[in-house]
Amino acid sequence: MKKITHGFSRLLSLSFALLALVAFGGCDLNTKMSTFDVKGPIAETQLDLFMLTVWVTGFIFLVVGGVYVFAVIKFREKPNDNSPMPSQGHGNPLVEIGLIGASVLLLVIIAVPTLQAIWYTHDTPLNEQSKLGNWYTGDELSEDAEEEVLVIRVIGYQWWWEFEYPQLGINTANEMVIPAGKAVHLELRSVDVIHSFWLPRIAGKVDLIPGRANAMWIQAGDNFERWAEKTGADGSELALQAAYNTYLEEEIHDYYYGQCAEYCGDSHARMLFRATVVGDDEFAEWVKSEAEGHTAPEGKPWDEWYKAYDSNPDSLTGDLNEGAKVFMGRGKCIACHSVEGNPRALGVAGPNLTNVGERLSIAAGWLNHHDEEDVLQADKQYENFVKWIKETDVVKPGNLMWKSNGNGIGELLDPEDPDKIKLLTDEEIHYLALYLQSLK
Ligand code: HEC
Ligand SMILES: [Cu+2]
Repeated sequence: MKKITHGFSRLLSLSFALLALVAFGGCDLNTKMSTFDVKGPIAETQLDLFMLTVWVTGFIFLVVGGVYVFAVIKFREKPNDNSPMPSQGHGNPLVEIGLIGASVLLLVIIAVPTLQAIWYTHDTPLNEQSKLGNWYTGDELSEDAEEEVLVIRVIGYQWWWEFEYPQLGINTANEMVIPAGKAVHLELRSVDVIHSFWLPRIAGKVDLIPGRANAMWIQAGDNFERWAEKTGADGSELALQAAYNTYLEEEIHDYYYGQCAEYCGDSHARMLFRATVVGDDEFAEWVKSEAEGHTAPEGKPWDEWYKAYDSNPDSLTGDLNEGAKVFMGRGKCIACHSVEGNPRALGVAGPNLTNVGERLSIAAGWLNHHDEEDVLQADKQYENFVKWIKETDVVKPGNLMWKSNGNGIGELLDPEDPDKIKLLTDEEIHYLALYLQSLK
């Protein structure tokens, strides 16, 4: 009997070890959402704090576990052991006070850096490099904005993200663009339920709470001083600056993945977002293109286009015009979506679609159309647009683009009568997808 239990427990521990091996063998610490492969001061501070806690608690585990194992082995019952029961003590002031002292010491070792990190990550630093006036190369800023860091208002919706840049007068969704090496202040709000902003390699997490504005700051990559201090590089000012720029370009400019980190309903798991980190000039170009928005197909001014559309829509021909006509008309897309430049596309219930054709993902980061090098794949993008318009509810269950009764996008003249449901046809969806692709 004894032998059997012994064999069984051996088997059990062996299989646990194997299972752990298999489980952790799958861990890749350098994924797109790794909190171990950090880029920037906040995520770094958070990682340092985490590692300190791991070391301290690991130490406690080893000491307590060691004493336990020692006691179990040393004082186990041996065969033919007739020694009397050891004397039963009750409390030992020295041991007790010592343990309390040791615990307090360990807690202080964790608490001091924790408080420092909380203060550090709480207040957005206003350093010279981060002031908009000192790096933003785009159009004129207001005088106030010149002295501030870039502000992005992040607004959570079920199940997507709005990113508003109040100082620059632009608005986008699901893919934010930020400058490398600069502090950025985030104002976090929600229109419905609680969400949480988490961009693992750069910073996180802070909740977005309805009726309240939370704040945090993020920064992709170090600023010049921190970088110089860390690398200990020296040389002429010019050479250093060049080396710093190379560091930003090679290590920081990238496409980062984020995720809502607070359960918020049906499609919470599909509420992702992305951040593209770029250089100053590229950022200014991006802002300009967002602010300009789009003309009607073939570069036609919108008032001319709408005149034709209102009087004789058939005069507007070609793939993009067909797509635009569905977008403004039967698809009712403009009821919920805005496109900068288009005077009638002013909807606010859904993501702003200015330059949606440039984004590498849609449906809040859930449908991707880029390759390993983060280069846009046009055919995949087309497929994703078609899939999204055709079956938004399959892609993201419960999402608010889905019309009543699960009947899809189109005109619901009478949901009870199948003859009167005029869903968008495959042809209309094809043109819509082409039109969306042209928004860039
Ligand atoms: C009732 C409002 C509503 C209507 C009408 C609507 N949408 Fe949407 N749309 C949304 C919402 C809400 C989302 C965000 C869904 C999500 O990710 O959870 C969305 C997302 C999208 C996206 C993905 C954007 C991104 O960056 O992730 C595209 C593209 C889109 N809609 C296109 C269209 C087109 C084309 C039409 C017209 C056929 C249309 N929408 C009609 C509300 C609407
Ligand atoms: Cu969520």
